[in-house]
Amino acid sequence: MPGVDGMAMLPEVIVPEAPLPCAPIPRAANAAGMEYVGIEEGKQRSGLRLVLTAGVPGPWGEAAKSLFHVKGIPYTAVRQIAGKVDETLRQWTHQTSAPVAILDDERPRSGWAEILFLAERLRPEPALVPSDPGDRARMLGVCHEICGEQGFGWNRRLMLFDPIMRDDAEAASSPMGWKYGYTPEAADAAPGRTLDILNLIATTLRQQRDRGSDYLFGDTLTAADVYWATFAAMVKPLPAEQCPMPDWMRPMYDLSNDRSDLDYDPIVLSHRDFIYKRYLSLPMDF
Ligand SMILES: N[C@@H](CCC(=O)N[C@@H](CS)C(=O)NCC(=O)O)C(=O)O
Repeated sequence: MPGVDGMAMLPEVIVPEAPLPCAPIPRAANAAGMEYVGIEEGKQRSGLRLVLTAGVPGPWGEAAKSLFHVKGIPYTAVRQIAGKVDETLRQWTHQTSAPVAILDDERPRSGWAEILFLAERLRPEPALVPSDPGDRARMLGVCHEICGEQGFGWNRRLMLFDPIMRDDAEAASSPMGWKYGYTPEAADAAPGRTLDILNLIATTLRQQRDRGSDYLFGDTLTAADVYWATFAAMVKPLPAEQCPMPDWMRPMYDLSNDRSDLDYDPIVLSHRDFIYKRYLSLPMDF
């Protein structure tokens, strides 16, 4: 994501104010300002800590925040800087990415499904995971297509890395390239996989609408709706008043700016708008 090693290599026309590699990303002028503590302080605290990449509406982080928001679970936000290999974070959480949820002295949870099940355990209502095993398997399958390995976010991230890393071996082998599996071949396959998943989401929403539901699964909010709403930032970010991200970053998140030939059904964005309006917190704060 932005701030990766090699960021300075981005063509000026795309990111005229791109920060230096691993530098904190300055807040956009209209951002409210989320309160973060540093990693060392977060580690000293008890309760629920959520390590987040500061300054960006990173979809995995926004999804984790939104799950806790829907359930009303408080947490301390801990600042991570995109692409930075922080030794204190590594020692504490056994990895260097964000998001990570850490409850007291339990093991750190850095995968989307682990964070979801922690939220379900801490506050079972409203349930975001169906109790029927068949429903649960189907709902989690959709979630995997959105946020899991080779999913929508995974492939959009490869597309975002591509202009930085394709012709720069050093950037491609940076911590971000290594962690998230950048290769030119993976990046070549990413737009097709992205479109396949957009079509899956659109078809599912249309089938649901035919049976009278605005949700991705069943008749109530599930984790799949929260994940889709937050990951749809990588189709098109919400407008600046609602998503105060740095101006230089916005075109990178916008799929039509990146690949205007990838034609997707606008229902994927109407669903995002519905979920944000009804359940999530706006303006976004990161
Ligand atoms: N944990 C996720 C990836 C998380 C991710 O991409 N995080 C974004 C922000 S939401 C980021 O910029 N991470 C910074 C980093 O890894 O240094 C995965 O397993 O795919």
